[in-house]
Amino acid sequence: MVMMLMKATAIANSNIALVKYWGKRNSDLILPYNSSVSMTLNNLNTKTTVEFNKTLSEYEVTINRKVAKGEELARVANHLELLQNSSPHKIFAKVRSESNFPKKAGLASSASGFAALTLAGTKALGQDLTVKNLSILARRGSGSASRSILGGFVEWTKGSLPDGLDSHALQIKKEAHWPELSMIVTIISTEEKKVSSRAGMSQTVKNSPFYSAWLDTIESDVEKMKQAISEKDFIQLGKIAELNAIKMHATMQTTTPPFIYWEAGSLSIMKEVLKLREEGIECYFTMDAGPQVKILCQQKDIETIKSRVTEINLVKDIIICHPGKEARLTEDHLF
Ligand code: 2P0
Repeated sequence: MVMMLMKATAIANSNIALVKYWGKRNSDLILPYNSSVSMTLNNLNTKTTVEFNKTLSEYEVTINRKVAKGEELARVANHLELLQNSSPHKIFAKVRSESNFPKKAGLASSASGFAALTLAGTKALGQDLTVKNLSILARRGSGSASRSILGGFVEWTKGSLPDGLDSHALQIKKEAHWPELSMIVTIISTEEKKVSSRAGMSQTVKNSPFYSAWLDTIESDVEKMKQAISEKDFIQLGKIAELNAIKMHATMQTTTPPFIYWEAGSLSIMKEVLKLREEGIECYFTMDAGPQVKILCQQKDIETIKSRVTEINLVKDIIICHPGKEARLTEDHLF
C-alpha cells in the first residue's frame, strides 16, 4: 500500500493594523470586541512546513531553528488538534517554521505564523478550505492571523454570532490597488516583550477606564479607514492610523497595572515623524504591542525619512515594506 504523504508548506506575510484589534469578547474562540483593518506586508513573512506522521508519538515543533517547548509548543499543538477536529483519530505532526524577522517583538509574528500554520496544516490534512474558513481557523490560533490569510488591505469583521462564524477577514482592496503605499518599519529592540499582547489586552478590557472610550470611536475609524483606502487618500489614512494607535496605547497605559510598550527610541521616532510633518513631509506613525515604530509614508519620501530616522542612534534596523500578497502554498519544503 502506498502511504500518502501528509505534508505541506505555506508562506504567509505579516500584517500591521491601521485600525487595531484590542480586546476579546470571547477568549476561547478569539472573538474581538471591535473590527480592525490592516495592510499585509510584502517583506515580513513566515514559512511553515507541516507533516502529519502516524509514526510520531508527540508534536515536534521547531520555530526559527529552536525547539518549541512549554506554552509555545502547546499553542501550536492545540492549533493542529483544532485543524483535525473532524477526524476521529488525531495524528501528531512535525512542524518547522521560520520567519525573516524577530518574533514576539511587535511585528505580528503570531499573525504570519498562525496563518502559515493554518494553510500548511489544512493542506497537509488534504483539506481545501475557502479563504473565509481558513481565516476563521487562523483566527482561533491568533486573532491577527485571520487577516494574514489575505493580501493587500484587509478588514477583520468582528461579527456577532456566538460561534464566531461571521468573524473573519475580508479583502478591502488587493495589493495592486496601492503598491506605492509604504511602511518604514524601524527596529528599536529585538528583545521578547514582557507583556504579551494576549495578556495585555485582557488586562486592558478588565481594568482600563478608557476601554469603553476606545470602543466608542472604533467603528467610525474602521469606516473612515476603508474609505481612505478605497480613495487612496494618504493623509486621511495616516491621520486615522496614527490617532487610532495612540488611542490603543492610551488604554493599556491606563489599566491596572499599567504597561507601556514604548521605549526611549520609540518616542524619539514618534517625535521625528511629527517634526518631518511640520517640515511638509507627509508621514505618520503606528505602533503595536512592542517598541517598534512603523512609519506610513509615500514612496517618494522613503529616502528622506529613512536618512532622518537612521540618524537616531537608538534605531537598530529599518525594513521597508509595501502591501503584500495573501498566504500561499509552496513545494519548497523546510524539511
Ligand atoms: C493588531 N495586535 O490589530 C493588534 C494591535 C497588537 C496591537 O493583534 O491573543 O497576537 O493571539 O489574538 O493577534 C496582537 O494580538 O493576539 C494584535 P491573540 P494577537 O494587530
